Amino acid sequence: MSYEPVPADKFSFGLWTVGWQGRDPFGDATRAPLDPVESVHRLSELGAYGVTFHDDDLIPFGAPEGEREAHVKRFRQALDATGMTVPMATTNLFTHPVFKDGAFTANDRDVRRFALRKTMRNIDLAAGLGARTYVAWGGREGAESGAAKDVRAALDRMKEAFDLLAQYVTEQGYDLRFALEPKPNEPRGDILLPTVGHALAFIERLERPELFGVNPEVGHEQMAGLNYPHGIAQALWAGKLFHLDLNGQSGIKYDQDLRFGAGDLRAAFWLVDLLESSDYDGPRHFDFKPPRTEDTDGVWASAAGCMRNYLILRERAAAFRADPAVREALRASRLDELARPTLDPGETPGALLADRGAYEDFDVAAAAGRGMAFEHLDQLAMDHLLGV
Ligand code: XLS
Ligand code: MN
Ligand code: MN
Repeated sequence: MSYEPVPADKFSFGLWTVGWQGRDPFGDATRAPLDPVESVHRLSELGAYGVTFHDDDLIPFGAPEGEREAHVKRFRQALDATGMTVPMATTNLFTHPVFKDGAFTANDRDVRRFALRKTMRNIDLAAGLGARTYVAWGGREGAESGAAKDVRAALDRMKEAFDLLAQYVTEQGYDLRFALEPKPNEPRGDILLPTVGHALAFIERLERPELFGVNPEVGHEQMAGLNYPHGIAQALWAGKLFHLDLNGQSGIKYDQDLRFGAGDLRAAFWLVDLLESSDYDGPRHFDFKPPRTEDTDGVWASAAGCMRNYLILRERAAAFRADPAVREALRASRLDELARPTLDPGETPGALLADRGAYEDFDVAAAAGRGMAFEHLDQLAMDHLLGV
């Protein structure tokens, strides 16, 4: 196996990932800025099929109109020269100090209106570049202290913002859907819509819920101690997995954004296993940060590693599923039984009440005594993951 990525694998990268200069709360940049045009070329050479961006990754904040057009033109030329696509775009509503108290939920109304305009402007660009997904990560939508944010009012404002943006996209006739990206904290002490579950529940309160799904990120769920594959599975079950951000994270700590496969390798294995057996056919998007210890060569090594790890895990997951011993173990663990409805077709509550075998004659002790054989099954998975 060569594990060489090809465009059909649908790997995409944010311009801000490989372009991260390594500035963190304690240290200055360790790398020079990267020209988006170079990133498009290098990522294409490495085997990616797409790039994604925040408006400010491509066009510096506040750039005059003429400069803006020049940046877009150069970027378009790089896309045309390489055949790279832009499957997704998003808005930077967190870097500039004007967004220090949020964007769509800032207490200041004029900041909220500015945030909407900034977003609509970039939606026009995204649609023009062929993006089908518009990600919304509300990094500054939150608080550090209790009275500072009336959360119910803030959620009203958040709904107002997304209802307006959905109306705009519909009126413009754009073929674009929104993917909300949850995160529990960082940079705010607490961020609104902290997990996949919160985001899914919020979406159902919107005026056009069909235009909204989620963009779960590995590290963001794991920062909250949650099981990422379980979150993805629920998003799939709800028909709401519109996009996803792949990276690595070692437990409950700051947002590490390691390359995919680093951190919780077992979760990465189960994620790939899930994704590859699902009907999700969207981008495999990497949102990671090459550590600030790396020079430019290290950046590309890190990007290549994301894709290589995905392909290795894809192969290992397929081998796991194809192994006759695994099929037998799945049966022994009664996964086939879980797939079977608990009630017979048309069975009513009355019929269930009439079934003595379900209760009166049910051998509780025997059922309690049955082993589930999960340890054997999991060891088979470990063997496949470790390539034994
Ligand atoms: C930050 C987020 C961010 C979004 C896009 O933690 O992951 O990069 O994906 O704004
Ligand atoms: Mn992300
Ligand atoms: Mn992250």
